[in-house]
Amino acid sequence: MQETRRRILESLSDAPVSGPALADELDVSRAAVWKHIEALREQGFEIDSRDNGYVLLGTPEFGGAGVEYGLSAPFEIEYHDSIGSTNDRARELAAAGESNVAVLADEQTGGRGRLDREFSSPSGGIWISLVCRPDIPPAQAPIYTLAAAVATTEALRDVGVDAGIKWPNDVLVDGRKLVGILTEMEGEADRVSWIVVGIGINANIDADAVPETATTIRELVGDVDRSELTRTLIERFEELRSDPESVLPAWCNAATTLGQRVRVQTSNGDVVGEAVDIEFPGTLVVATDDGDERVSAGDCEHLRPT
Ligand code: BT5
Repeated sequence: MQETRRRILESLSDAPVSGPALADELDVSRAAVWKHIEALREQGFEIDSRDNGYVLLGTPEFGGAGVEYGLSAPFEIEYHDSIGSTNDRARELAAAGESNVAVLADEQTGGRGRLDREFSSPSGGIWISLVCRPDIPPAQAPIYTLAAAVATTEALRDVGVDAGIKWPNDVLVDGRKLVGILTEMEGEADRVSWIVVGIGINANIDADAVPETATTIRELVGDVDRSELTRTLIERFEELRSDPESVLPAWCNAATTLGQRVRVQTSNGDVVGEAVDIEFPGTLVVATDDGDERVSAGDCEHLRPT
Protein backbone atom coordinates (compact mmCIF):
# COMPACT_ATOMS: atom_id res chain seq x y z
CA MET A 1 0.00 0.00 0.00
CA GLN A 2 1.14 3.49 -0.80
CA GLU A 3 2.95 4.94 2.24
CA THR A 4 0.93 8.18 2.55
CA ARG A 5 -2.33 6.22 2.40
CA ARG A 6 -1.10 3.80 5.02
CA ARG A 7 -0.29 6.74 7.30
CA ILE A 8 -3.69 8.36 6.70
CA LEU A 9 -5.43 5.13 7.71
CA GLU A 10 -3.23 4.83 10.79
CA SER A 11 -4.17 8.38 11.86
CA LEU A 12 -7.87 7.82 11.26
CA SER A 13 -7.99 4.53 13.13
CA ASP A 14 -7.60 6.31 16.50
CA ALA A 15 -9.94 9.30 16.26
CA PRO A 16 -11.42 11.72 13.71
CA VAL A 17 -8.77 13.92 12.06
CA SER A 18 -9.45 17.02 10.01
CA GLY A 19 -8.13 17.50 6.47
CA PRO A 20 -5.82 20.40 7.46
CA ALA A 21 -4.43 18.40 10.41
CA LEU A 22 -3.72 15.46 8.11
CA ALA A 23 -2.06 17.76 5.57
CA ASP A 24 0.21 19.14 8.32
CA GLU A 25 1.02 15.74 9.72
CA LEU A 26 1.92 14.28 6.34
CA ASP A 27 3.47 17.44 4.93
CA VAL A 28 1.28 17.43 1.81
CA SER A 29 -1.34 19.85 0.46
CA ARG A 30 -5.00 19.69 1.50
CA ALA A 31 -5.90 18.84 -2.09
CA ALA A 32 -3.53 15.88 -1.93
CA VAL A 33 -5.17 14.66 1.29
CA TRP A 34 -8.55 14.85 -0.38
CA LYS A 35 -7.29 12.84 -3.38
CA HIS A 36 -5.85 10.15 -1.11
CA ILE A 37 -9.13 9.95 0.83
CA GLU A 38 -11.04 9.54 -2.44
CA ALA A 39 -8.64 6.84 -3.61
CA LEU A 40 -9.01 4.96 -0.31
CA ARG A 41 -12.80 5.15 -0.61
CA GLU A 42 -12.51 3.66 -4.08
CA GLN A 43 -10.47 0.79 -2.61
CA GLY A 44 -13.37 0.06 -0.27
CA PHE A 45 -12.38 1.94 2.89
CA GLU A 46 -15.47 3.52 4.40
CA ILE A 47 -14.41 7.04 5.36
CA ASP A 48 -16.99 9.53 6.57
CA SER A 49 -16.44 13.31 6.55
CA ARG A 50 -17.82 14.88 9.72
CA ASP A 51 -17.59 18.32 11.33
CA ASN A 52 -14.64 17.20 13.45
CA GLY A 53 -12.83 15.51 10.56
CA TYR A 54 -12.55 12.25 8.65
CA VAL A 55 -13.61 9.03 10.39
CA LEU A 56 -12.71 5.49 9.36
CA LEU A 57 -15.87 3.40 9.66
CA GLY A 58 -14.95 0.23 7.82
CA THR A 59 -12.24 -1.58 5.87
CA PRO A 60 -12.68 -3.52 2.61
CA GLU A 61 -13.78 -7.16 3.02
CA PHE A 62 -11.23 -9.02 0.88
CA GLY A 63 -8.83 -7.72 -1.73
CA GLY A 64 -5.45 -6.06 -2.13
CA ALA A 65 -6.09 -3.05 0.10
CA GLY A 66 -8.09 -5.08 2.62
CA VAL A 67 -5.23 -7.52 3.16
CA GLU A 68 -2.38 -5.00 3.00
CA TYR A 69 -4.03 -2.80 5.63
CA GLY A 70 -2.41 -3.86 8.91
CA LEU A 71 -0.06 -6.39 7.27
CA SER A 72 3.30 -6.43 9.02
CA ALA A 73 5.34 -8.40 6.51
CA PRO A 74 7.18 -7.09 3.46
CA PHE A 75 4.75 -8.41 0.83
CA GLU A 76 2.80 -6.39 -1.68
CA ILE A 77 -0.57 -7.85 -2.60
CA GLU A 78 -1.68 -8.15 -6.22
CA TYR A 79 -5.35 -9.02 -6.06
CA HIS A 80 -7.64 -10.48 -8.75
CA ASP A 81 -11.37 -11.20 -8.43
CA SER A 82 -10.82 -14.01 -10.91
CA ILE A 83 -7.68 -15.38 -12.55
CA GLY A 84 -6.56 -18.57 -14.30
CA SER A 85 -3.96 -19.56 -11.71
CA THR A 86 -2.23 -17.36 -9.14
CA ASN A 87 0.86 -19.57 -9.54
CA ASP A 88 0.99 -18.80 -13.28
CA ARG A 89 0.76 -15.06 -12.60
CA ALA A 90 3.34 -15.32 -9.80
CA ARG A 91 5.72 -17.16 -12.16
CA GLU A 92 5.34 -14.32 -14.68
CA LEU A 93 6.18 -11.76 -12.00
CA ALA A 94 9.12 -13.86 -10.78
CA ALA A 95 10.48 -14.21 -14.32
CA ALA A 96 10.25 -10.40 -14.65
CA GLY A 97 12.45 -10.03 -11.55
CA GLU A 98 9.76 -9.26 -8.95
CA SER A 99 10.08 -10.41 -5.36
CA ASN A 100 7.95 -10.35 -2.20
CA VAL A 101 4.67 -10.12 -4.08
CA ALA A 102 1.64 -12.15 -3.07
CA VAL A 103 -0.76 -12.82 -5.94
CA LEU A 104 -4.19 -13.30 -4.37
CA ALA A 105 -7.53 -14.25 -5.90
CA ASP A 106 -11.12 -14.84 -4.89
CA GLU A 107 -11.56 -17.40 -7.67
CA GLN A 108 -9.28 -19.37 -10.02
CA THR A 109 -10.53 -20.78 -13.29
CA GLY A 110 -7.45 -22.93 -13.91
CA GLY A 111 -6.13 -23.80 -10.43
CA ARG A 112 -3.36 -26.42 -10.58
CA GLY A 113 -2.11 -29.10 -8.22
CA ARG A 114 1.06 -31.17 -8.53
CA LEU A 115 1.61 -33.06 -11.80
CA ASP A 116 -0.90 -30.68 -13.43
CA ARG A 117 -3.82 -32.10 -11.50
CA GLU A 118 -6.87 -29.88 -11.36
CA PHE A 119 -7.42 -27.90 -8.16
CA SER A 120 -10.97 -26.60 -7.86
CA SER A 121 -10.91 -22.97 -6.76
CA PRO A 122 -14.38 -21.44 -6.63
CA SER A 123 -15.19 -17.91 -5.43
CA GLY A 124 -14.88 -17.55 -1.64
CA GLY A 125 -11.50 -19.25 -1.27
CA ILE A 126 -8.06 -17.93 -0.48
CA TRP A 127 -5.92 -18.70 -3.53
CA ILE A 128 -2.52 -17.15 -3.01
CA SER A 129 0.98 -17.43 -4.48
CA LEU A 130 4.04 -15.93 -2.82
CA VAL A 131 6.99 -14.86 -4.97
CA CYS A 132 10.29 -15.33 -3.11
CA ARG A 133 13.93 -14.97 -4.15
CA PRO A 134 15.89 -16.67 -1.39
CA ASP A 135 19.64 -17.16 -1.49
CA ILE A 136 19.55 -20.96 -1.15
CA PRO A 137 20.47 -23.96 -3.29
CA PRO A 138 17.56 -25.61 -5.17
CA ALA A 139 17.82 -28.74 -3.01
CA GLN A 140 16.61 -26.72 -0.02
CA ALA A 141 13.43 -25.48 -1.71
CA PRO A 142 11.20 -28.05 0.05
CA ILE A 143 11.66 -26.12 3.31
CA TYR A 144 9.42 -23.45 1.71
CA THR A 145 6.61 -25.96 1.26
CA LEU A 146 6.93 -27.02 4.88
CA ALA A 147 7.02 -23.38 6.05
CA ALA A 148 3.87 -22.62 4.04
CA ALA A 149 2.10 -25.65 5.50
CA VAL A 150 3.05 -24.63 9.06
CA ALA A 151 2.01 -21.00 8.53
CA THR A 152 -1.33 -22.07 7.07
CA THR A 153 -2.05 -24.65 9.76
CA GLU A 154 -1.27 -22.20 12.56
CA ALA A 155 -3.43 -19.50 10.94
CA LEU A 156 -6.28 -22.02 10.68
CA ARG A 157 -5.90 -23.13 14.29
CA ASP A 158 -6.17 -19.43 15.29
CA VAL A 159 -9.70 -19.36 13.83
CA GLY A 160 -10.71 -22.60 15.54
CA VAL A 161 -10.06 -25.07 12.74
CA ASP A 162 -8.36 -28.23 14.02
CA ALA A 163 -6.02 -28.58 11.05
CA GLY A 164 -2.98 -30.84 10.72
CA ILE A 165 -0.33 -31.28 8.02
CA LYS A 166 -0.05 -34.47 6.00
CA TRP A 167 3.46 -34.67 4.55
CA PRO A 168 4.43 -32.99 2.35
CA ASN A 169 1.87 -30.52 1.08
CA ASP A 170 -1.66 -31.09 2.35
CA VAL A 171 -3.48 -29.65 5.33
CA LEU A 172 -6.30 -31.90 6.49
CA VAL A 173 -9.09 -31.90 9.03
CA ASP A 174 -10.34 -35.35 10.06
CA GLY A 175 -8.76 -36.89 6.98
CA ARG A 176 -10.34 -34.43 4.56
CA LYS A 177 -8.26 -31.96 2.59
CA LEU A 178 -8.75 -28.28 3.39
CA VAL A 179 -5.57 -26.84 1.83
CA GLY A 180 -3.23 -27.78 -1.00
CA ILE A 181 0.23 -26.33 -1.57
CA LEU A 182 2.17 -26.20 -4.82
CA THR A 183 5.78 -25.00 -4.75
CA GLU A 184 7.47 -24.23 -8.05
CA MET A 185 10.92 -22.83 -8.68
CA GLU A 186 13.59 -21.96 -11.18
CA GLY A 187 17.27 -21.99 -10.51
CA GLU A 188 20.75 -23.00 -11.46
CA ALA A 189 22.76 -25.84 -9.97
CA ASP A 190 23.85 -23.93 -6.88
CA ARG A 191 21.26 -21.22 -6.42
CA VAL A 192 17.54 -20.69 -6.71
CA SER A 193 16.43 -17.78 -8.92
CA TRP A 194 12.93 -17.73 -7.56
CA ILE A 195 10.43 -19.85 -5.66
CA VAL A 196 6.66 -19.51 -5.99
CA VAL A 197 4.71 -20.98 -3.11
CA GLY A 198 1.05 -21.46 -4.04
CA ILE A 199 -1.46 -22.09 -1.27
CA GLY A 200 -5.12 -22.89 -1.84
CA ILE A 201 -7.50 -22.72 1.14
CA ASN A 202 -11.13 -23.76 0.82
CA ALA A 203 -12.41 -20.89 2.94
CA ASN A 204 -15.93 -19.45 2.64
CA ILE A 205 -17.12 -22.09 0.22
CA ASP A 206 -19.98 -24.62 0.31
CA ALA A 207 -18.76 -28.18 0.77
CA ASP A 208 -20.45 -29.32 -2.44
CA ALA A 209 -18.27 -26.96 -4.51
CA VAL A 210 -15.09 -28.94 -3.70
CA PRO A 211 -14.28 -32.65 -4.26
CA GLU A 212 -15.81 -35.23 -1.90
CA THR A 213 -12.43 -35.88 -0.30
CA ALA A 214 -12.20 -32.19 0.64
CA THR A 215 -13.71 -29.93 3.26
CA THR A 216 -14.09 -26.15 3.67
CA ILE A 217 -13.78 -23.68 6.53
CA ARG A 218 -17.44 -22.77 6.04
CA GLU A 219 -18.43 -26.39 6.59
CA LEU A 220 -16.21 -26.74 9.66
CA VAL A 221 -16.64 -23.50 11.61
CA GLY A 222 -18.61 -21.07 9.41
CA ASP A 223 -17.28 -18.13 7.42
CA VAL A 224 -14.12 -16.33 8.50
CA ASP A 225 -12.53 -12.94 7.85
CA ARG A 226 -10.37 -13.95 4.88
CA SER A 227 -8.25 -10.77 5.00
CA GLU A 228 -7.24 -11.44 8.58
CA LEU A 229 -6.51 -15.10 7.94
CA THR A 230 -4.40 -14.17 4.91
CA ARG A 231 -2.43 -11.62 6.94
CA THR A 232 -1.74 -14.13 9.72
CA LEU A 233 -0.61 -16.67 7.14
CA ILE A 234 1.77 -14.26 5.36
CA GLU A 235 3.19 -12.90 8.62
CA ARG A 236 3.86 -16.39 10.00
CA PHE A 237 5.38 -17.49 6.68
CA GLU A 238 7.67 -14.45 6.82
CA GLU A 239 8.87 -15.38 10.33
CA LEU A 240 9.57 -18.96 9.31
CA ARG A 241 11.45 -18.13 6.12
CA SER A 242 13.62 -15.65 8.02
CA ASP A 243 14.59 -18.42 10.45
CA PRO A 244 14.74 -21.70 8.49
CA GLU A 245 15.97 -23.59 11.58
CA SER A 246 12.64 -22.95 13.27
CA VAL A 247 10.64 -24.66 10.52
CA LEU A 248 11.13 -28.33 11.41
CA PRO A 249 10.23 -28.03 15.12
CA ALA A 250 7.14 -25.99 14.19
CA TRP A 251 6.30 -28.54 11.49
CA CYS A 252 6.45 -31.40 14.02
CA ASN A 253 3.87 -29.54 16.15
CA ALA A 254 1.55 -28.90 13.23
CA ALA A 255 1.85 -32.24 11.41
CA THR A 256 -0.01 -35.51 11.94
CA THR A 257 2.18 -37.74 9.74
CA LEU A 258 4.91 -38.67 12.26
CA GLY A 259 4.08 -41.86 14.10
CA GLN A 260 1.61 -42.96 11.39
CA ARG A 261 1.82 -45.96 9.10
CA VAL A 262 2.15 -44.49 5.62
CA ARG A 263 2.35 -45.47 2.00
CA VAL A 264 4.32 -42.96 -0.09
CA GLN A 265 4.09 -43.29 -3.84
CA THR A 266 7.37 -42.13 -5.30
CA SER A 267 8.76 -42.16 -8.81
CA ASN A 268 10.80 -45.22 -7.71
CA GLY A 269 7.83 -47.16 -6.35
CA ASP A 270 5.91 -47.33 -3.07
CA VAL A 271 7.51 -46.93 0.35
CA VAL A 272 5.43 -48.46 3.16
CA GLY A 273 6.19 -48.27 6.88
CA GLU A 274 6.03 -45.99 9.88
CA ALA A 275 6.88 -42.31 9.40
CA VAL A 276 9.43 -41.80 12.15
CA ASP A 277 11.19 -38.53 11.46
CA ILE A 278 11.52 -35.43 9.28
CA GLU A 279 14.92 -34.13 8.23
CA PHE A 280 15.98 -30.80 6.72
CA PRO A 281 14.85 -29.60 4.20
CA GLY A 282 11.72 -31.79 4.35
CA THR A 283 12.80 -35.40 3.87
CA LEU A 284 10.48 -37.97 5.45
CA VAL A 285 12.15 -40.92 7.17
CA VAL A 286 10.06 -44.09 6.89
CA ALA A 287 10.93 -47.19 8.94
CA THR A 288 10.19 -50.08 6.57
CA ASP A 289 10.67 -53.84 7.00
CA ASP A 290 13.99 -53.40 5.18
CA GLY A 291 15.22 -50.51 7.34
CA ASP A 292 14.88 -46.72 7.18
CA GLU A 293 14.13 -45.12 3.83
CA ARG A 294 14.37 -41.41 3.13
CA VAL A 295 11.77 -39.89 0.81
CA SER A 296 12.01 -36.36 -0.54
CA ALA A 297 8.87 -36.26 -2.72
CA GLY A 298 5.75 -38.29 -3.32
CA ASP A 299 2.04 -38.76 -2.60
CA CYS A 300 1.59 -39.86 0.99
CA GLU A 301 -1.33 -41.82 2.36
CA HIS A 302 -1.91 -42.39 6.08
CA LEU A 303 -2.76 -46.09 6.53
CA ARG A 304 -4.68 -47.66 9.37
CA PRO A 305 -2.37 -49.23 11.95
CA THR A 306 -1.82 -52.96 11.35
C1 BT5 B 1 -2.20 -29.77 -4.42
O1 BT5 B 1 -1.86 -30.66 -5.39
O2 BT5 B 1 -2.89 -30.01 -3.46
C2 BT5 B 1 -1.68 -28.36 -4.65
C3 BT5 B 1 -2.78 -27.37 -4.82
C4 BT5 B 1 -2.26 -25.96 -4.89
C5 BT5 B 1 -3.34 -24.98 -5.16
C6 BT5 B 1 -2.86 -23.57 -5.08
S1 BT5 B 1 -4.16 -22.42 -5.14
C7 BT5 B 1 -3.07 -21.12 -5.38
C8 BT5 B 1 -2.03 -21.63 -6.36
N1 BT5 B 1 -2.46 -21.50 -7.73
C9 BT5 B 1 -2.58 -22.68 -8.35
O3 BT5 B 1 -2.91 -22.84 -9.54
N2 BT5 B 1 -2.27 -23.68 -7.49
C10 BT5 B 1 -1.89 -23.15 -6.19
P1 BT5 B 1 -2.00 -32.22 -5.26
O4 BT5 B 1 -1.32 -32.69 -4.02
O5 BT5 B 1 -1.51 -32.72 -6.57
O6 BT5 B 1 -3.53 -32.49 -5.08
C11 BT5 B 1 -4.45 -32.34 -6.14
C12 BT5 B 1 -5.69 -33.14 -5.79
O7 BT5 B 1 -6.42 -32.50 -4.73
C13 BT5 B 1 -6.68 -33.26 -6.93
O8 BT5 B 1 -6.34 -34.31 -7.76
C14 BT5 B 1 -8.00 -33.52 -6.18
O9 BT5 B 1 -8.07 -34.88 -5.78
C15 BT5 B 1 -7.82 -32.74 -4.90
N3 BT5 B 1 -8.49 -31.43 -4.96
C16 BT5 B 1 -8.82 -30.67 -6.04
N4 BT5 B 1 -9.36 -29.51 -5.68
C17 BT5 B 1 -9.38 -29.51 -4.33
C18 BT5 B 1 -9.82 -28.58 -3.35
N5 BT5 B 1 -10.32 -27.38 -3.66
N6 BT5 B 1 -9.68 -28.93 -2.06
C19 BT5 B 1 -9.15 -30.11 -1.69
N7 BT5 B 1 -8.73 -31.02 -2.56
C20 BT5 B 1 -8.83 -30.73 -3.87
